[in-house]
Amino acid sequence: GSFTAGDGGRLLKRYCECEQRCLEKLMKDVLRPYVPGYYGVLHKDEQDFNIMDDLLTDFDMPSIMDCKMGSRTCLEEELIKAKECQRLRRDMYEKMISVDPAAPTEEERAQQGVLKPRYMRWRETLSSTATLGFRIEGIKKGDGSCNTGFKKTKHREQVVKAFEDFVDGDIQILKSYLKRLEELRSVLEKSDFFRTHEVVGSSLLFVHDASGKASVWMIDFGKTVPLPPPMTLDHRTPWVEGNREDGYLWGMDNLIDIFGSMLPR
Ligand code: 4IP
Ligand code: MN
Repeated sequence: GSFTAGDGGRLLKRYCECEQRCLEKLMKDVLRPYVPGYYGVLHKDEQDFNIMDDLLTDFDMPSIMDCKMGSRTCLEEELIKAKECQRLRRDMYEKMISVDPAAPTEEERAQQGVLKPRYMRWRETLSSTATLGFRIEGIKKGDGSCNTGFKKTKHREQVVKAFEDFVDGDIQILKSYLKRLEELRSVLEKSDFFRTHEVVGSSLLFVHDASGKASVWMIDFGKTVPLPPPMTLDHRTPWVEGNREDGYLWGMDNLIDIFGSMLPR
């Protein structure tokens, strides 16, 4: 994997310059309480790592959920690159047929490969990314059970089921998550960092444990890139090629609406 355990509540993540730049800026933004603390780069065994807070240290046998945010998972610059080089991805073709053998087109079958944007778009429409602006990537529960089988979790009712299972029907945990999500949304709406970046492939990390502690953080900034000034995004306007909108806040609105609807009235 891309992680190593660090010391004293920190972890080492495989170095990524884009992520480093974001975390450095985030340390000075209003979003700071909603991202892992960042402590610079470590060189070790001929490899580089970003040092950041291990968000799990204050929890006892935590339950963890990763939701990838936004209505799109490919950066615009990746789409442009892909158009130029048209590189066929055998690995993505294999991943595609392992989920749905009928998914590739005649042509893709013949070449045993797919283009990255096509694969990413297929994943987006198979899951809830395209229709809800987020998708569940994985859930690991406090009892040790792990589930990454959410590739076809698309409809609202399926998402609600997965969330219910994740919180084991605990209303207090649900309420804590909802409160944290609402706070985060209002801070996102004020953040200079957020306004001036295309945020793609970033996740919300949900963590709770049996003590009733529950929180949410933004993680994974490997595909979060600055916009050319004075361009800004509202993160809700639907994406059309060139406008660079990512649907992050639209996904947040849907997430908050779903969590809210799960509380007894
Ligand atoms: C993966 O597809 C994820 O979308 C990765 O995003 C993406 O990495 C991979 O692209 C792609 O193959 P599956 O989740 O279906 O396996 P993330 O890193 O956010 O999980 P990128 O490079 O786009 O960040 P490749 O090109 O790295 O394989
Ligand atoms: Mn991720």
